[in-house]
Amino acid sequence: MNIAKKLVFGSPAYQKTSQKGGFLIERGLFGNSSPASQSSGFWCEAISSKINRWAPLFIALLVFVALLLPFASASADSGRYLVKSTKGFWKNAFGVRHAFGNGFSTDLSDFQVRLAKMFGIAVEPVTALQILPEDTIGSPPPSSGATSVPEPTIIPTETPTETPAVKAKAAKPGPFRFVPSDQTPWGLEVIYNDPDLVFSSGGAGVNVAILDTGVYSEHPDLTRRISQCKDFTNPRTPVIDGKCEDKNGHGTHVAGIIAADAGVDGRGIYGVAPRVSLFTYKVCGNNGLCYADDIAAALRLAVDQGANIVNMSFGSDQESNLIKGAIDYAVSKGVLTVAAAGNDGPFEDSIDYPGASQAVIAVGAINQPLTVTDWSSRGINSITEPWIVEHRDIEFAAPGEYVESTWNNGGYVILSGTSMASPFVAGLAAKYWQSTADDSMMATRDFLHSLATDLFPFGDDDASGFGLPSVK
Ligand SMILES: [Ca+2]
Ligand SMILES: [Ca+2]
Ligand SMILES: [Ca+2]
Repeated sequence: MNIAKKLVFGSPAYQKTSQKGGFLIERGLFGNSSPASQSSGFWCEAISSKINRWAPLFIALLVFVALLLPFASASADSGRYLVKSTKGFWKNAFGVRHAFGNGFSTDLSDFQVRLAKMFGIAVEPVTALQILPEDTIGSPPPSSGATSVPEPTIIPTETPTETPAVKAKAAKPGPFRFVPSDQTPWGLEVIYNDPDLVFSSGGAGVNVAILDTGVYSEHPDLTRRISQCKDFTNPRTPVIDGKCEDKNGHGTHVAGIIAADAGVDGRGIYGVAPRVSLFTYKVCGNNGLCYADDIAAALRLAVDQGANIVNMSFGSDQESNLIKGAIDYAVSKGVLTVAAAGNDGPFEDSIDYPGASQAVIAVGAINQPLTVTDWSSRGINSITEPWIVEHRDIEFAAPGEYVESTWNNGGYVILSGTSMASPFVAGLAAKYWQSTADDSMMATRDFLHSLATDLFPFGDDDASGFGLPSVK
């Protein structure tokens, strides 16, 4: 998580915002006299009472500015914080990104953090989470160690095999498009329990929210599936509707595993539930970092917009109270949440949040021989009640190594990670969504348990929980 911290506090975009916040402080303290109070007969009284009220703050602020300005200007540190105050004054001073029950999130400089603390306002850093492709599998080791982003394996474009004579006879050679190396990759065959699978089906009428790096909405295999697209990562605007451009590729890959429908021409790749409607909410930046306040706001909005299932292919060692609150909200509205277990295995209790939460289905990664990978995070199933899902238990394992899916150039890549395993289970939940049950969420979760095949070692183990769920 070192990379995360470095990027959170060193990003130029956030410095910019915090400077704006600094300007707002001044306006808040010195620019609040409204024209009405100035024109009234009590002008002097109003101003003097204002001065009386603000004088101690004003002096203290001057002292602080004098003391801290050299440090503040020398410091490049700024980051995302939760300000634990619901007072309008602090909201005006710092600017509100997302409002929550106990406060609001915003970007603050070190100086602003010290200022808030001086006035007795509790301020805590917002947890940063990371998307979970596994970067040591399926890609060459980084040459300089400077990057941890995996090199995607681009599947080569289809080379025309027809002879010129045959080609000339073709009525109309459709527009250029990439094609996958396999329309029904090994993971899909495993989930469908059918090595001869030629297409997938299901998911009609089910809304699946994907909280990720966005999506390439022009991908021919995804474009008909996307019903909502929102961006929660813009440093200046908390939510932008109709925008979710995926400059990373991760979100497009995850979307394909759940929902790819092979396109109008039927030549593309298939996902698990190719008739679902997707809410693609961009909560992770192009560098793969995702702030907990953006995730919490997106999850709450997805619930309000009618999502049935939410996939979260990201994680952190730390539990975020903001995300926990949003998960509780999802549970209260009957929304099923699914998340990647993490790529920190094979150590016991290496599971990441939010998957580690009891309410969230945590999914580990298996390879083609149906063995859990070393790097897939482990839970504590062996020391909790067997076949009962508890805090920090792994719930399922699903295909997560060498997974072929859609990419943000309109093509396909092969990636590994628990990021890829989670959407297989989210897709299967969509295919088997128990819409007529009293509690659709619990009925679907129970049904997935009933579909699971136990994996080695015998029983509810730390690596795979109930095992591999698949079409029976
Ligand atoms: Ca869990
Ligand atoms: Ca258990
Ligand atoms: Ca087992």
